Amino acid sequence: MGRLVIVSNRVPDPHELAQPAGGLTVALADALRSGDPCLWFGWSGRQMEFEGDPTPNVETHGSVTYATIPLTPAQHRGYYQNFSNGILWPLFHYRLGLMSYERADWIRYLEVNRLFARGLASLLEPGDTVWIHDYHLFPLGQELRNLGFQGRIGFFLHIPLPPWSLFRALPPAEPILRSMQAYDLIGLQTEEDANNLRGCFEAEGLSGADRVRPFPIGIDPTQFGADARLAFAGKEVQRLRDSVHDEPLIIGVDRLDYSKGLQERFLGYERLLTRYPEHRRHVTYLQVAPVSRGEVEEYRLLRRQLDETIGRINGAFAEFDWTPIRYLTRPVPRSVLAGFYRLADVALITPLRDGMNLVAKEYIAAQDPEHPGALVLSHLAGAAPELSEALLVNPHDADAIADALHEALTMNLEERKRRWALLDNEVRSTTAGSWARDFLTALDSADANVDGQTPVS
Ligand code: ADQ
Repeated sequence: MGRLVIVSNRVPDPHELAQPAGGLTVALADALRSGDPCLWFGWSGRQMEFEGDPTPNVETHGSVTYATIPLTPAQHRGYYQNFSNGILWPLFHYRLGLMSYERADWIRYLEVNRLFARGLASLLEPGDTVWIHDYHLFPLGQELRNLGFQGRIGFFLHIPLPPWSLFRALPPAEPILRSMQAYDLIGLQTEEDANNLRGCFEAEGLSGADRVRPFPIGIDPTQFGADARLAFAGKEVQRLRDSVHDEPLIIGVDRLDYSKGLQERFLGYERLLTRYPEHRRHVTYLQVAPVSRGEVEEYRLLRRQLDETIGRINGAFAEFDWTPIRYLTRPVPRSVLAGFYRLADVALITPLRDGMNLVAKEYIAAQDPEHPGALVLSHLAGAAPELSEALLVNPHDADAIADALHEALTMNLEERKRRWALLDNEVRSTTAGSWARDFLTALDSADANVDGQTPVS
């Protein structure tokens, strides 16, 4: 069998692979521990002016070879900031009103996908299996076919995929869906997302619905559990524990992104303090939300809004010896977070939409089986169908969040253990490793699909 070739927008810095932030990198880093030879291709993270095609920078670390190319500032803006993060991200998270479309950005997006295809084609060998990740690279498979690559190509989408009634609002909906015909297998996070994509294909009169399948992504729960036990004995957890004085701790960990429902979550917590005053001066809510995509206007506005909301809530409820919300916008190493999860009595994870949400699974894996905490989870997260023993809430309903938090904070040990055992079983049944293996096995046995060399336009 040939090599596995992974393609994603960003390729992690091999020196920082031990501490990746962001769901895609975390899942693939866990999956890659198998040790089979692999090439990982993508953007280097650098912006620079260049003429013609840049030569990929190639570095090998262990069994993985990393090949990266830079982008020009104009390509970065049009392809990454505007089309991927300003158009596809909001639309695919059902936020049509936040989408701001310009045809010039679509043209840049295609240009960069072609640049990726040419850069990668120079490194491909016959028999390689190519696995392309995420919404930045929908047309890449088609572009590789146009350059004559005949091997297997699979695609996995890490974010949700909306139904046709929303998808069709994207001006290049048709060429994007048509380009996806080049894939031998298309993986999505949930059955709902898979059905939505099949519906889009059908609406456009395209075939390929039988190549669409759900592959819910997971974590490495054994490793994460070990990390949590280790971190629990560390000085950061000790400091956090001392600071809450044996009172209950709620934790939330998310990239600072409007899809994560942070504003609604803070209002839900405020409602808890209003409607259940017995928790005042006792409970502490720690929200870790490292800034992401700070160069996109929508994210700057969100940050300002959250600062105001937290300031208002803390101003209204704080006592001289108690702060209701602690808020960190700088990254915390994942190894330390694991210990914080183990310490926390409740995890509050309420995205308005999420492809999966790995933090929910990490929280479960980090628990002490004899004293597990409770998980409050949005029913709109991709993880919700698997984690049905969590306290599922509608993230738009502040009263529902308050009720679920109260239930979690007052749940007896027996009920926490019962729910946790079922949740842990789910988290262990689909891991990052089994997700990657299942996808690649299905890709290997999919019917080859090397026809249709039509340019995307
Ligand atoms: P994300 O939107 O990045 O991922 P998520 O699934 O929660 O969301 O993954 C975040 C990862 O980054 C977790 O492993 C978490 O531990 C880590 N992380 C978060 N905050 C951190 C911090 N402060 N410091 C260090 N690490 C931190 C996208 C999709 C998700 C999908 C994943 C994987 O949006 O829906 O679950 O890809 O497919």
